[in-house]
Amino acid sequence: ERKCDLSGLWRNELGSLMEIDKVNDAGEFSGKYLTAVTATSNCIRSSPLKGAQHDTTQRSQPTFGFTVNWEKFSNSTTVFVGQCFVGDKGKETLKTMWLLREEVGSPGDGWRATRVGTNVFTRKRNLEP
Ligand code: B9F
Repeated sequence: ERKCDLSGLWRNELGSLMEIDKVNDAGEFSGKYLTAVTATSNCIRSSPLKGAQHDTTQRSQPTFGFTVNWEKFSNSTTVFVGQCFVGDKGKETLKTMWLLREEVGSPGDGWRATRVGTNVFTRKRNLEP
């Protein structure tokens, strides 16, 4: 059956794009995240991502996690965890949940520092050979 590999270009239901480079033998990967939404009026630029996925020789629908560093925006960070599913006709979807940590000035402001949500990604295209 078709196995889910995270390499390639993906888009979520918000219209955000992420491009993931070739996953290495240890399951580690890196790429770029281009968010379609921001909570501020900063212009949108791509931010680096790094993560790890389970071995696809053992698992056809692997779980994974990755971190996006919003370096161009501020010192905020989003982590995603999810699983890749292969549906009918080999259509791949990534079901994820995310936590977004905003930088705050002191521990007392921590109560408002974290946002949570879900995103579903579908494949736009494979990696160029
Ligand atoms: O809006 C975020 C942000 C960081 C510092 C100023 C603005 C950056 C973009 C986050 C995008 C999120 C969504 N996009 C997506 O595809 S990541 C999870 C969602 N999925 C406002 C002030 C501090 C934090 C937020 Fe900021």
